[in-house]
Amino acid sequence: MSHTIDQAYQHLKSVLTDQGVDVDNVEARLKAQQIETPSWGYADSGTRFGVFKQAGVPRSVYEKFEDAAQANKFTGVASSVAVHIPWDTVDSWTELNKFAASLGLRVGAVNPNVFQDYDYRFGSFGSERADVRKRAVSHMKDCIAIMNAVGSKSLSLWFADGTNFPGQGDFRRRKRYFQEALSEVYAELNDTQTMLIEYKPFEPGFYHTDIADWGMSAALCTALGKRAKVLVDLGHHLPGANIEHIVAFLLDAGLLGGFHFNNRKYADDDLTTGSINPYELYLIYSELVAGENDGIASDVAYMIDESHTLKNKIEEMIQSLVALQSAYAKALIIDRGKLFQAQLADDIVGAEEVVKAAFATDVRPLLWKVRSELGVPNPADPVVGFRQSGYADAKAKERGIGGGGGLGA
Ligand code: PSV
Ligand code: MN
Repeated sequence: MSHTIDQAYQHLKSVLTDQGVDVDNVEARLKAQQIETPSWGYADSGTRFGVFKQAGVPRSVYEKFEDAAQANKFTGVASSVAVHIPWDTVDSWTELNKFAASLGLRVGAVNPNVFQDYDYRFGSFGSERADVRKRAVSHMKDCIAIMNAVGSKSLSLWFADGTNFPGQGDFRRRKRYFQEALSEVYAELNDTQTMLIEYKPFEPGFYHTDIADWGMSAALCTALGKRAKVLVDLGHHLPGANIEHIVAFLLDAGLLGGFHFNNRKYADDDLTTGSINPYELYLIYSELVAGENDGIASDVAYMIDESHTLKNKIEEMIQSLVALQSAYAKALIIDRGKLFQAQLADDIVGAEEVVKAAFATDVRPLLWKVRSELGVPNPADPVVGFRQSGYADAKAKERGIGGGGGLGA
């Protein structure tokens, strides 16, 4: 088996080398790839109609980290875990940090929750009530204290603020409330910490949302300062949005803070990354690689934001991570010189063929090589590797059904 893959790898390597690709460089970059997984993605979740409990789902934050360690073990690229507060509140952050380190993990972005409590039903930072805005600011300050305790670099913000009917809220007044509250929180961050601001065009507000698109997020970030950046959640775009263009624009403006990977078919964010439109994911990575080559994409937080109802959660996370490894690999082997020449010559077909050729390349042997060198068990097929490990069955027996809290995202 590995002999055949090795042959396929040697063949691919020589084809790519003949095309002028620096395969060593590609492999080094693939080995350095890091994608954060979300604690809430391992917990029980559901739709607005109900939560579907699964056997073996984590009963505590510690068990969420154990599961995240599996996603990392079988892919080699997911060594940090985003936490959501208060869902993931623990007695001792030092203890959790130590536990994470013992699993080869670290605590990543801290996600405040200013959408779940009854007080926030008319908004958080956008609320007309000063006491509610103050409560939301104070929660975010507590989250920054957690960041300091665990050494986290990102405060990752998503707001459910919005309205359902014309007249319900005053757009400009709410915008100013947002600006004030964000500034107060921003002032608490130290020089190494970044505030990431998501946008979302609808849901739960169906008439308007206060941060509806990347432009609004970018405007708020620009007013705050250099350590506030836009978070692009792939699920949060209206049909037809050209996300790769948004990514390129934000990169060029120095405003791209990070990603929440997932896939939207109709709305929001809960399908597996790469499951519906792998070409789009690849085109996004093409912009990121171009940005890396130009030295402007070195500080981007790559995160997954998914929580699955029906699939096994660890398998689903592994599928997403593999899709991200694959998109990055394909983007790294694009013949950029040829593409540039075709663009200069207005050769539309020639340019598109260059882009399509890299996408059509089977990069699995390359990923096999990279994962082998990262020490991943079953480097050819991470999902199969995880299935064969027996972890899911063992945890189903140990943990039973119904332990996991968190209706996350
Ligand atoms: C809700 O849309 C959401 O999925 C946002 O994308 C957040 O990032 C996530 O929930 C966690 O709060
Ligand atoms: Mn998100």
